[in-house]
Amino acid sequence: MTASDPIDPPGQRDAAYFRFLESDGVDWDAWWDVLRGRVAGAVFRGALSPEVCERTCRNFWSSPLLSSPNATRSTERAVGPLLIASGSMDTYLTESDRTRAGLGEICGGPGRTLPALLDEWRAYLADRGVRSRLAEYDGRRAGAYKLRSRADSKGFGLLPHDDAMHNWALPHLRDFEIQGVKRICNALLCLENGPGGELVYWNTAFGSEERRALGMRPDSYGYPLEALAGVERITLPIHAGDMYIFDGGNVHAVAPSATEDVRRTVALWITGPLADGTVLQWA
Ligand SMILES: O=C(O)CCC(=O)C(=O)O
Repeated sequence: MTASDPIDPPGQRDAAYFRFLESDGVDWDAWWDVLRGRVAGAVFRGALSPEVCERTCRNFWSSPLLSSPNATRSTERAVGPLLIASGSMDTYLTESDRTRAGLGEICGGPGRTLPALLDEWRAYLADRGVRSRLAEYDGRRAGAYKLRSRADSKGFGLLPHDDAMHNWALPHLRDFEIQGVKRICNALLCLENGPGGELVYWNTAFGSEERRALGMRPDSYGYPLEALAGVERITLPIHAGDMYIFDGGNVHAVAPSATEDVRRTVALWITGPLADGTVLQWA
């Protein structure tokens, strides 16, 4: 596949593919199955211990890097680069460099932390002869991951969207090597959540044609619910400590939180394989 032929044909995929593999604890074979397109998603319950989640959240909420990236969502807080909203590769890469060490400090420390899990994953790939690295542009490295706290009890935490079309098609990302990956997978670790805030995942992907037919521009965000009426979907509960990955080309959303004061905080990044097999990661 190429940037001009980015995703599997839209439409429903079969039951062998459209499911989440679920396990207590981390299962790198399942993570690999998602990256290879064998199954839509995987979730590992309790991948981070309660102590590591609590420490990471404390570090996040007291971090001098904490920002309010979204003018229309006053409660949203984040640390790390914004790829889609950055508007330019230079802005994105500068923010990636500025926040890299701080993110490592927020998420690091003793125990099985996010950086430790990423080391395990890289070792798993290396054992299989698979190269993996951060995505690069002009010799500069992408951010590895970012942190975001966002919840909404009145509507979706995140509207139904996909992550493939933006990563593949936005003009300011032209020539960024992520546009060559075969599949775009969202990877997340939940650090805190209350009731609600499930991941909702539909068995469909919209390509450029379908987006145009829905009246959307390349930078439009949020599919109308009417376009998803009758489409099979999975509603996946998300709890603190859960690690999950899914094919970000399929439409997905974050369900409303069940109470008003919920903090739904996640670490997140994107990953996908290039045609030569190298697995890229970026935030
Ligand atoms: O927070 C989640 O569970 C999903 C995140 C997501 O869909 C995104 O960041 O695009």
